[in-house]
Amino acid sequence: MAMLSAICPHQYIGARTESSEHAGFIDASSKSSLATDLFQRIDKNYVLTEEDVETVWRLLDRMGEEKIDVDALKRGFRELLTHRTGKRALLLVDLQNDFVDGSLAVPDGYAAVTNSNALRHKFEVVACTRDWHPADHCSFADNHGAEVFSTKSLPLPDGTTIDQVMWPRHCVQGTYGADFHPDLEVMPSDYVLDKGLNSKVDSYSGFFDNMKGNETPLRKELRARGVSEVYCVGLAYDFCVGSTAVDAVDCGFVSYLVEDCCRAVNHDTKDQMTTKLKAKGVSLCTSKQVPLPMRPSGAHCIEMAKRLVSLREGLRKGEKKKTGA
Ligand code: VGL
Ligand code: ZN
Repeated sequence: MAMLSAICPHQYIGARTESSEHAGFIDASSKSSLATDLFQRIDKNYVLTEEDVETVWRLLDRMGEEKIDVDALKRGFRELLTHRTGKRALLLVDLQNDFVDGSLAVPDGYAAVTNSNALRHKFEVVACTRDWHPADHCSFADNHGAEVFSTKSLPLPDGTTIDQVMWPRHCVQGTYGADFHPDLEVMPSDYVLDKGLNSKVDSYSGFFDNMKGNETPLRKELRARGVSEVYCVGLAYDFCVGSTAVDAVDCGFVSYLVEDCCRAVNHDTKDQMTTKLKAKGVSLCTSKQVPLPMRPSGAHCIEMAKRLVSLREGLRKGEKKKTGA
């Protein structure tokens, strides 16, 4: 019980039985003092609003019983702290020759390279993705005799079809076009993920292919490095960077896209992607707004509590759908 008393002051504990392992519960009448106490331990100047108190309560009262089991409190609070104190990763997406000045050059793509380099020092973990296609890849217009940048409905291995953009041949495994741009800073400690290896299905996101049928090792590799938040940069905003930032949310990461470190293929698809990013809860930010690693503040913990609550509510909804309840 020593650990518990370190995070949970005894005055909140009702019906506490001295001898048993089960320490009892905290009821809703203490929610305000509980939340204030917990958060002022992290940041003594942080003042909680009524809404903050409700958020924290909903995070901790998992069953919606208007009381918190003390064990649940211990678990919930630790969850909050570990999420907040998880590492932030910079995801460098597809900063390869073909996208900078090669066959699928993105307008002003070189700026994404230099601006991304300038952001590295703010991160403890860096991962890089490479578009890494076989020569017979389904996204290459010349493999279908199709017009470049047209859209073609292609059959998928699972019997369904998908609308696939017909791209110029790009990032073929082992070619110069598939190499990282020579000016991109890549360190031996960076995790490098190759994607788009399956000739039958394209893969814009670093986490899943476009059918969302197959997951790459990226989520696991980031988790193994203690990462809870990802900052996505690179080429192109409207395809691979945006899709990676969106899927990061589904993988349980807090997801950001750093706008000045990305460039887009075109205006319309950029706007469509922005709508998608906002709907998914990806935060758009600039390089300047990316913080240096620091200790959590009360405000950050409240932000995390909000995200955890909405995540959990999303999961509950999903469960209800599945069971038909
Ligand atoms: C990409 C088109 C085709 C990208 C990859 O990296 O955004 N775009 N393959
Ligand atoms: Zn590609």
